[in-house]
Amino acid sequence: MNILSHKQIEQYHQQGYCAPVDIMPESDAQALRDELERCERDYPEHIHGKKRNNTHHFLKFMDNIVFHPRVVGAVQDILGPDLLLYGSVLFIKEPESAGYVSWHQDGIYMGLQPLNFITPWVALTHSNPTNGCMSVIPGSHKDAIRQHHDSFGEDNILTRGQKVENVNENDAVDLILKPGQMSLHHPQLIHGSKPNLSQDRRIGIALQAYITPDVKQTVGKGYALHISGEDKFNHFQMATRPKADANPNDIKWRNSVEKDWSEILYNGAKVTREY
Ligand SMILES: O=C(O)CCC(=O)C(=O)O
Repeated sequence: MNILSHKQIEQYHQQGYCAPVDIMPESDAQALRDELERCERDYPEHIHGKKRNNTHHFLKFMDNIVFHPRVVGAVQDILGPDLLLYGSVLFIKEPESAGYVSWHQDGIYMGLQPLNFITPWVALTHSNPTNGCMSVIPGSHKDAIRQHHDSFGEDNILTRGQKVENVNENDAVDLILKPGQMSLHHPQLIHGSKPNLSQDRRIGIALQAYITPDVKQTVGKGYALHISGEDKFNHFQMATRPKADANPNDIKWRNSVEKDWSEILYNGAKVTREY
């Protein structure tokens, strides 16, 4: 697709991330934010602070982002033409809120093998050190998956507060994005984020993750959405795309995906919280 320059592809391979990538004008990102906030008002039982995963199964604007040609094209530039989407997460930090994300590697908790996947994180607002942008440890993807311990921190946005110890924060790089830009990160990249100290929301959409079809779900049931190219493996139960917002069948599907995701994400955990 050639959305990414050679330099950006090189950055991804060498550093484990690539940012910023221009996806859409700021005005389009603002329109998507307006649409997200309308959906939060219209479907409060299906989208709220504790329920922000996999909304692409029942919301049209999320489906549009998932299939956005520049998002998909950028991922294809690295992973090739055959792609499925495993899931999505709305990472929203409310104004002046304590929520943070501990240092972690995504590859530890999704039960996906091999780790042939990439997570685009699309900013609908500015994302900077003041409002708790994502920070990464460049090059950390070249190490194996590190030992994580579950911290279950009250303000930790991750389900079980997965945490890598002994991260040298002096090495961290902040991924500063404008609305309409995205970052891409590797499943072994150590990353995290601090609280939002600003007076506005910080909204990012993690498309978590685009996978190649050879990837398998090794814990529990696997669901995915066909994005592009061929799937010769049929490892996943396939979702259909929403034709309208909040169709009851799509909500039912999303809820069953959530139930199975919860079993995957909490696999072996000592504590679970509302999901
Ligand atoms: O949004 C954040 O602050 C963290 C996001 C994250 O951990 C991820 O997208 O994998």
